[in-house]
Amino acid sequence: MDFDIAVFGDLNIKKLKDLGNPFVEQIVDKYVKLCTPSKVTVITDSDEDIAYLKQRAIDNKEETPLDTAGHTVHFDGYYDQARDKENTKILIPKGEKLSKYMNTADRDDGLEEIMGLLDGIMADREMLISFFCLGPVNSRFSIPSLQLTDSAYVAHSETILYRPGYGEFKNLNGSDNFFHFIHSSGELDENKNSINIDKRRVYMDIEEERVFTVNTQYAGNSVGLKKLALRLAINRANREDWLCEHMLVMGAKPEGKDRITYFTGAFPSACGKTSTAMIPGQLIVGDDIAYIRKADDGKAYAVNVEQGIFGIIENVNPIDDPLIYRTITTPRELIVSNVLVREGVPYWLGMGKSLPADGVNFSGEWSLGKTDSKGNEIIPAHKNARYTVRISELDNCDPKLHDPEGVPVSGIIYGGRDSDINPPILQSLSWTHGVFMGATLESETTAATIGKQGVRKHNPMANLDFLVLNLGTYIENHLNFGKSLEHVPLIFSTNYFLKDGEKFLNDITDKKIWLLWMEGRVHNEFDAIKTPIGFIPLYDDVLSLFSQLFDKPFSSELYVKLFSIRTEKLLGRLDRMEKIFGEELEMPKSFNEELVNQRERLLSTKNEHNKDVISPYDFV
Ligand code: SPV
Ligand code: MN
Repeated sequence: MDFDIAVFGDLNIKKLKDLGNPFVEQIVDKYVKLCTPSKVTVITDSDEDIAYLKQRAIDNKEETPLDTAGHTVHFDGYYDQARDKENTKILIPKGEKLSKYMNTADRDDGLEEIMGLLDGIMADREMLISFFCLGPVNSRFSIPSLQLTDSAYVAHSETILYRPGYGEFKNLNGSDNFFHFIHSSGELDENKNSINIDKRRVYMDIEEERVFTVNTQYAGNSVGLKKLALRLAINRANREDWLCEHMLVMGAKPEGKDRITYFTGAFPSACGKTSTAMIPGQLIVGDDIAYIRKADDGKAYAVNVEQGIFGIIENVNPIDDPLIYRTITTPRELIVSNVLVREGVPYWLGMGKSLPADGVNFSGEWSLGKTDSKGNEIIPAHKNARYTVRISELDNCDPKLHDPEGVPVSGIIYGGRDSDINPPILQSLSWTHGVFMGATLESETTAATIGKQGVRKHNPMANLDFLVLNLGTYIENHLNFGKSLEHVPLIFSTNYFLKDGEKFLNDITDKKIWLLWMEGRVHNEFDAIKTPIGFIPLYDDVLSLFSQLFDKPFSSELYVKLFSIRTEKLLGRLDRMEKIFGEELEMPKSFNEELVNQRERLLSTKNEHNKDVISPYDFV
């Protein structure tokens, strides 16, 4: 391939040629010709190249340094503060159909539209070409990924969130076995924010394992390796019989016992995912995305696809999140986004101190009482404001974060949110029943989400937003994965949000109790009570965990409130699930049987006890 020296310069051409990969060269050539940047810079894994990205983000005014050394702030546009579900589409060939939960577009039409939008979009701008590795380097789990972008913020974020991959591309030995992502922020305003939000598009082309994203900067839309790669990897996992999940990975480490027991966990937003990954005294591997594969020993192993956290900053304060608070307020490489900044200091909602009455935020210059074009008052910092930091910067970082073999998965957690149905912890009766628990996950909307509060949303495996295949196929892959293992992880569900009237029945810190109960179950250290919906803990075990961990009492009245089986409400949920899955194509037979069996167990228990709400003591 002959690259234009005037646009690339000698050194960048050399960096590309050194990879010895014709597919990389073809992709670069194609999009340089289409997007017409005035300059192209190739970023290798060297410190010098990574430092260049950091500086470019500042020079371009996409990031501004803050007072604390290494910290910068980035702002996304006022209307570009979250994932754009409406304009995120899977491109599918004519005649193909996917479940109604998937937003699709005709592939030919979508490609034509996106190529039109990309045409000349980088004129007078620099295209940055970066190489990353999804998963640890030198690992059978991992997928090399190529990112083309005109945003130094996007490329810089990726150097924090993902492992370097230039070396991995060399190791490909010329193969096309990699993902690629093409991003442009499009035309920018004086605050360096995308102007053409009405033409914001995120198009997934599964066939060629590539994603296009234009006219957006918010990382959930623009950072190719995060939620865009997740969709491509779900498709691959399904073809290759492994699992790609929207899951945390963490190590439970009971005091006085010389062992670490690893869990993965899927939680819809606002169901306690990050706080579960960060339970005090335990170890974090990852907080968002996991690849899970079978190893030669017949066990499941997981890696964190990422090496950093793009975490919600709201409510991070010294009382509730001392570890994260300390990490994000001390010198290190860190990007905060969509917070309020005044004189070089960032402020966010729920940080444990009062916020200034003016500064700069996601609306530009801001002062108390400022309204937007629709007359709505603009809050000081966005509720989806975030921090971007490497996990290795956290004191609780697991030593196996970069282990190419991954960590052995002993348990999988599905975390829902409801005020009146599920007990705080349940263990499934089998792998199939556990898959059923994950697939029927519901979460109630909170004040933090747009729309009405308290509405139950169904979100199978917390992965619904990212599925690119029918629910039946996805669930079948889970069922088959379990069958292929010789040592099957236990499956649990959590619900940290059970209420008595308006009052939560559990404290925020109680999740540690449930984690250590799960940990003990893995090692056969606790008995359990079998109920129609799964195994629950014995009163004495919860009592002793509260006493040992928190030196706190635990009454049997509270135990009854937490662990009663609410048959009517559970049957109501089964009706909702039957309707949803009844409309899906090709649901696995064993999944449908699980639904029927669950209903029968609940009905017969209800009849046997002649009441709707059954105390855990009635099952002993
Ligand atoms: C999520 O919403 O699940 C996130 C943040 O992890 S985003 O990058 O927007 O997807
Ligand atoms: Mn996520």
